[in-house]
Parts: sequence; structure tokens; C-alpha cells
Amino acid sequence: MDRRTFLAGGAGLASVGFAGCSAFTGTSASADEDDYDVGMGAAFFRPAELEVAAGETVVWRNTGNRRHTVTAYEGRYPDGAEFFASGGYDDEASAREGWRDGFGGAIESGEEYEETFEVPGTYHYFCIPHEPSGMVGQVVVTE
Ligand SMILES: [Cu+2]
Repeated sequence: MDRRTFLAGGAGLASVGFAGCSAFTGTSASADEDDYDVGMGAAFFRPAELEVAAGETVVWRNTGNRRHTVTAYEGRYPDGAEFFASGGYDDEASAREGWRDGFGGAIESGEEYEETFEVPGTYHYFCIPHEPSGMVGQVVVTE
């Protein structure tokens, strides 16, 4: 009888603890909303130039309402580095074609794209639909 009472009390405590955890998770989820490196607005990357150390991962987030892409300029990155683009295209021409054919590589509002940079140097990139509006950026990777 005593044991049964004890278990019931334990369950009650566990349930209070769980509610506390849920509240905490909610708080940390909203803090995560700022957990990106480059935001994408109407027709700009912010910051347009970002410096990171080799081996670091850069996270872009579409903080605006329009679709954007993150697309490297062919060859405008250090020797030994690879082309990169949202949508996973192998080169700039394919990325542009993919976009024309149905918004391939689109990063929708609230979505993220990330890329890890291993080779030091400057990487130039742009957003396909907003390139005419000057939506370009660069990542500078240091040793
Ligand atoms: Cu854009």
C-alpha cells in the first residue's frame, strides 16, 4: 500500500518535471531563430560579406518572403575548392537552367541552406532571380 502511494507520487513529480522541460524547449527554440550566419531579404544577403575560418559551416536563412538561391559564380572561388549551389547543381549554367525550368534550387521563406568551406580564399556567389538587383555576396575563408 505504501509502495503504491509512493509510485503515484513519483509519477506526479515526473509529470511536473516534463512540463518544465517543455517550457524550456520552447524558449531555446525561439533563441534558435537567430542561429544563422547570412540572412536573405528582399534582394540582398546580410551580411553581404562574411568571414569564417577554414572548416566552418555557413548557414544562410531566407529571412524574407521571396524565393532566393545561393549560387556560386563559376570559378570565382579558390583553386582546389568546389562549386556550390542550393539545389546541389554541379555548375553555374546548370543552376541557372534549373531555376528557369521550375525554380530549382529555391530556398523558400524560412528555409535554410548550408555549406562548409575548407579551402581558404574568397568565394563569390549570387541569388539567381535577384542578381539583376545586385543580390550578390562573398564568403572569405581564412586559414
Ligand atoms: Cu534573391
